[in-house]
Amino acid sequence: MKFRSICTACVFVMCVTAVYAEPDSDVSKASIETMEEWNDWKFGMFIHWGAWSQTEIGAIWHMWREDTPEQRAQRFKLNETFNPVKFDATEWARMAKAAGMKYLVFTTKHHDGFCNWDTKLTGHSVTDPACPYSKSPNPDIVKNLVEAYRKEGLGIGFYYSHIDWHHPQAMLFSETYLGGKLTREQREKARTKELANVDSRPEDWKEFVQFEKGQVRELLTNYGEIDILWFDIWWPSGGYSVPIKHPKVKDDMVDLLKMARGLQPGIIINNRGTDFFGDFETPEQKIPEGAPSGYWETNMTMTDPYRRHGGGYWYKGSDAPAKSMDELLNVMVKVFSKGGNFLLNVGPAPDGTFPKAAVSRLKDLGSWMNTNSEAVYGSKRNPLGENPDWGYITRKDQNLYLFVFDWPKKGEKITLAVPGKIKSARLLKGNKSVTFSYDSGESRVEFTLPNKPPHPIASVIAIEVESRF
Ligand code: FHN
Repeated sequence: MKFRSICTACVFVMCVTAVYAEPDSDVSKASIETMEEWNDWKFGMFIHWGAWSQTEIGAIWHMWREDTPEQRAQRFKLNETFNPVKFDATEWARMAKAAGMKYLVFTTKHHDGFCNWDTKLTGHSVTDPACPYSKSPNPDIVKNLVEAYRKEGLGIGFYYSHIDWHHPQAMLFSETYLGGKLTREQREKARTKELANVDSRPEDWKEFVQFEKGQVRELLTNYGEIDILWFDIWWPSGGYSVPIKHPKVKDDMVDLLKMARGLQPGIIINNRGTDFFGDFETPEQKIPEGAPSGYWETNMTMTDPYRRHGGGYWYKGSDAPAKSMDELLNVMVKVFSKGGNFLLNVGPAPDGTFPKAAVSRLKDLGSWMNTNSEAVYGSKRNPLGENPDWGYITRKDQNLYLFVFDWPKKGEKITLAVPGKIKSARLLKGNKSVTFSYDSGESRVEFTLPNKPPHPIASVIAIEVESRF
C-alpha cells in the first residue's frame, strides 16, 4: 500500500537486549505513519475459513473441549474432503469493497493446523494431493485472495495461529490440549508444565519454533507486500500484550518478529503472543470501556456467537442468522467514536460461498457506508468530554460528525456542547443544511432536525467548527 514506502524512512526502534538475539537485536515497531494509515482504514473483513468449515460448528474449541480423541482424529481428516468448488476470491473481494471494508485478515492457518497456502512444511494443506482442492487449477487459496483483494485496492492481513493442534510437537507447548474447560488451577498447572517442556524438551521446542518461523517466512516471502500479520493465541506463558516470561521463548519470539519485519519492513503486527512488540491491541467480541490510548481494533463475529455450539467465527450452517444492522451499526460506530478499527468476521461455507445472511448484511453496511463514509475513513476519536445520549461522535480536522441513533421526536432538538463557533451544519445524506442555534448560556448548540431521519438506524450530521479544538 502507498504508506509502505513512507514507513521505511521513519520506523522508530525499540531496543531489546536478549542473549540469543542476532547482533542487530532491534525489534522495530510499525511507524506512526503506517499506523495512522491503518487507523484511517477503520473497517476490515475478518475471514475464518478452511477444512474446519465443513463441521458447520462455528467454533473450533469444540475440537478440544467436547470431541473425544476418536472424533478429534476424524477432524484431522477433514483435509481429505475439503473441496470449495464455488470459491471465487474476486467475488469475496468485491463484496468486501462494496461493504466499505478497506482490508482483509484471513486465516492462513488456524488452531487445527490446516494450511490454506502452498506450504512446503506440512502435508496438512490445501495444495497437498490428499486435499481434493489441490486438483483445482489454482489451489493456493492465499495466493488467490491476495491477488483479488489487492486488485480491489484493499489491504492484506494474514491471520496465523501460534498453536497448531496438528503439529506433532504442539502437544507439549500448549495447555489448550488438556481437553475440556480448565479451572484456573488446572490452567496454571498446564502453563507450568508447558514451560517445563521448553527446558526439558529443547529439541522439540526448537523444531516447533523452526516450523512456525518457516511458515511465517513462506507467507511473508511468497505473496508480495503484506500489510498485517495477525497472530492468535500465544507460545508458553504468553498472552495478549503481556511479557513472555521464559527467556528462551522470548528470544525465539524476538527472532521471529525481527525476521517478519526484515522480510516486510512496513508490516503491522498485532499484540497476540508478541510480548509488547505488537503495534495494536485486539479486544475481541467487545468494546473496551475506555478509549485505549494506543492503536486498537475490535474483532467481532457477524453471526450471533452464542446461537449454536458457542463461538461464531466459523461457518454455522446456511440458516445461521447475522446480527441485526442495529446491533452492528451501534458497535461499529461506537468503536470508531473511541478511535478503534472494526474487524467484522465472515465464516464462508465449505463450498466457498458466503452465507446468505452475511451477503445481505454486507450489502446493508455498504449502503450505509456509501452515504456516511466521510464521517468514518480518516476519522479520529470523539475529542469532546461528552458522550451524548442520542449517539456517537467522530472528528476529522475541524469537523465533528454526529451519528444520531436516537432521532428527536417532532418539535424536539438534539443538543451538544461544541468548543467554538459553528460555521456550518449539514446532513451527510443529501448534504442538506441543518438549522442550529445556541442556548441562552451560549454553552450548548441546539440542532433542529427534519421529522424523518435519513436512515432508520443511524443518520450523520457534519458540523464545521471555526476555531481549532
Ligand atoms: O480461538 C480463536 C477463535 O477461533 C478466533 O480465531 C478468535 C479471533 O480473534 N481468536 C481466538 C479466540 O480468542
